[in-house]
Amino acid sequence: MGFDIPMLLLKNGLLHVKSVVSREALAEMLAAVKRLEEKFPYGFTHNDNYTSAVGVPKTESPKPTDYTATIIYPYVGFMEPVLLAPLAHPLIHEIVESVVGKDYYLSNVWMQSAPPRTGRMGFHKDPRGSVTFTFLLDSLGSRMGGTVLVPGSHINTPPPLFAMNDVNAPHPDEIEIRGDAGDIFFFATEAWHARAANESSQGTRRIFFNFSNRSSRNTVSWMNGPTPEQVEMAKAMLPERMHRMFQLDPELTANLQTDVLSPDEIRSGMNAHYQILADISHSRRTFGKSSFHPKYPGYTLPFTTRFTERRPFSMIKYLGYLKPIPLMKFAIRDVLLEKLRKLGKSAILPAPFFPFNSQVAPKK
Ligand SMILES: O=C(O)CCC(=O)C(=O)O
Repeated sequence: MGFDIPMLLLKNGLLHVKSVVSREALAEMLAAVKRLEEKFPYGFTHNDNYTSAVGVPKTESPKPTDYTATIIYPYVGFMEPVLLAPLAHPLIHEIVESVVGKDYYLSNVWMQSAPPRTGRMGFHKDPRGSVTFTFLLDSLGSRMGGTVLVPGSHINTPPPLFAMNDVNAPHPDEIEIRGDAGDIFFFATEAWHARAANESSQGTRRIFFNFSNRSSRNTVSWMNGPTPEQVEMAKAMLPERMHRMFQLDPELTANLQTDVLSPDEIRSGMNAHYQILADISHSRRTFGKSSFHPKYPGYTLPFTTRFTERRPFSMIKYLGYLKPIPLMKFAIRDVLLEKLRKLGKSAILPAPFFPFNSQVAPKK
């Protein structure tokens, strides 16, 4: 692997890269955003950025009871290909490859607009085996609806649900993303992150790009959204060597998984972010070890990134983060879920909190 994870990203799980597009490209992107906002002022229905559910245009602004209080435009880079302009920057691909290995998917690209006076989004982790960057369409200061993140929390930490009494409250060690329109921030999807409230009087907009290694998912979140023509238009925005990130290859994913993991290990890797025992067993297996696939050179292992390679798993450190009340609450739930699964009653199980790793068969 030619390029190492940049030091700050490795250490903090966060990296600010300034001005990844030209002034002209930013102006074109903002014009495209304006077109979308005029056509779909309330965005689209939305349940989770990591499932392949298709959103339909909303007819009213988000309510506090909605899944998110922000306005979401799913697979936005396919509706307006000019919004993929940041991907043309070669440094982006070197950084993505340094984290998830070669041959990754563009697993999702969505726009999120935080209207004025929107509350916080709770702390969570996003899918394992992936990395995200967020592109600022508006300059962001403090409490303007930007991402917040606890530096270093991508290593040796349980999911926030088990480690915080209130995932919606600010964390004493969190830092807030601030920057200029046109800047991007890479973040480790396994870092504890959330969204700050937008206390300003203007809406703030960001585009998220998530890249997954092929061993963790056999599909992409946008697979049921854009038409084949829209996918071709998106590809045409980028050099040919980048087109592979739009290509599904479920058989390769199956081989990358079953060649190295048992069905139980695959399940614990998928469930790791909402089941504590699964998280511990997955972390023990992966931390401090090479994250490269033994049979497929350059590919990383399922549900793994290169962040964990140089850091051994510390059970003491991990357990030290756990909070008794959330732990008990969710541990009881996990035991019940496991019992139901063994009884073959998984159909009646509630959806997990973050069902992002659902392995959905691609459209024929
Ligand atoms: O809005 C943010 O900054 C965080 C978004 C995020 O992590 C998510 O949608 O999963």
